[in-house]
Amino acid sequence: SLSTASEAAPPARVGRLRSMQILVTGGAGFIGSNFVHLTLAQRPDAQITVLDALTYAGTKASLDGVLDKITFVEGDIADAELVDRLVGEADLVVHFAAESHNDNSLANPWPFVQTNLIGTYTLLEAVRKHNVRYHHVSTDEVYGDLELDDPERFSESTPYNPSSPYSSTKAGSDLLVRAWVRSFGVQATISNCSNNYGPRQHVEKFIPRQITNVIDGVRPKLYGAGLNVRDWIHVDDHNTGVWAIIDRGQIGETYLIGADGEVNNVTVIRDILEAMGKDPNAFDHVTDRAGHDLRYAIDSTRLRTELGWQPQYRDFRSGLQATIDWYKANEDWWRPMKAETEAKYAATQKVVQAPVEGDADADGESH
Ligand code: NAD
Ligand code: TDX
Repeated sequence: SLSTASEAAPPARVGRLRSMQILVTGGAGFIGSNFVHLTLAQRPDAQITVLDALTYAGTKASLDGVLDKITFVEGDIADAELVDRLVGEADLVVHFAAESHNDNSLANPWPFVQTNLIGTYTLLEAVRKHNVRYHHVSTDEVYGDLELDDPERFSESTPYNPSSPYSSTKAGSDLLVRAWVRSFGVQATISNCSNNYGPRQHVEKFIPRQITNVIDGVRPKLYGAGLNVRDWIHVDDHNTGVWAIIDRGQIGETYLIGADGEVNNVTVIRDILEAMGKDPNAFDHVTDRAGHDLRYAIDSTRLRTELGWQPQYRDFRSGLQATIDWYKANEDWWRPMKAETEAKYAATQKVVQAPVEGDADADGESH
């Protein structure tokens, strides 16, 4: 041939393309473990280190099947020395670790201040020092709550107005991130997502608590009249939203993640009972949560239009059915936490008479 030296193939690359080192905090919890499973399935270049303190809410069993593909470090996000070392080895930090349950925050706020505020501060100082890309996972609860008939939904410009020790410490952690971006040029993004459901959620949370109660032959427990509305999203849709923001989001910006899944609690309980072949009215009303937020609702237009994200789970009932099937098939996963969780609830929650006024309609629809 006429090929010249300049046209010849370049010398073979020594070694392979550098993979992406990802530090996932809280990766033994509900959303973090699902993030790890999803990322390993979809991102062959991802090298994952999980940092998790294995509190009551975290279990290595949530990483079954992938523990040999990741590095697992048991430790506290408020341990500055450990965090400095792990962040120094990472290209990206995705921060899920938190105290996450409102009822626990009412019983004892201190771990929420420690993990959600001091822990986030510790991570921010490390990403600042090592100039590492950081994504901060937060909640729609930072915006407070809405009236049932309010046509508005939460958006990126809604003022912060948190209600509980949980949501106020999450709000505080978001504000730390914003300040570290503006003051120190930290390369961070924030997401605020609505209520998640799916596999590996702790049985203290609403949906898994009721599913596992029904499996155990115990009546589901509804707080108050159950007219409170949550905007349910499947955990995998949350995590694809997180990836869209990491891949295409603007540094310093906030994106809301939601899948238009508003349903009130009494409807969810009836759906669970029906899907499990029980009388839809076979549930108890129990003591209401103090300061109980009435309604959350997310407008995720920005994420959809600017970053091209779409949820995959559009039908709540089929996502719920898949979740019920998961809990039926994975009793080994949840059984160890069930009795202790119910004992904690029994100490503060009593069965009350179903409220007559303001009780849900037979169809239970909220809007
Ligand atoms: P989770 O309680 O199931 O998991 C939290 C994980 O963090 C656990 O594995 C726990 O061991 C770990 N952890 C707690 N304190 C730690 C510490 N000090 N150091 C290291 N690890 C620690 O919570 P989740 O529901 O998976 O929530 C994950 C994140 O998503 C939280 O930041 C939460 O605020 C946010 N979020 C949750 C929802 C939801 O519906 N669950 C919705 C929106 C946002
Ligand atoms: O047994 C119950 N009965 C009941 O009626 C429980 C545990 C809850 N509820 C109600 C309270 C809420 O209105 O169900 C709704 C959902 O309760 P949780 O599962 O505790 O979730 P919520 O308080 O809405 O917060 C959740 O979504 C936002 C997560 O726990 C947070 O981490 C996330 O930020």
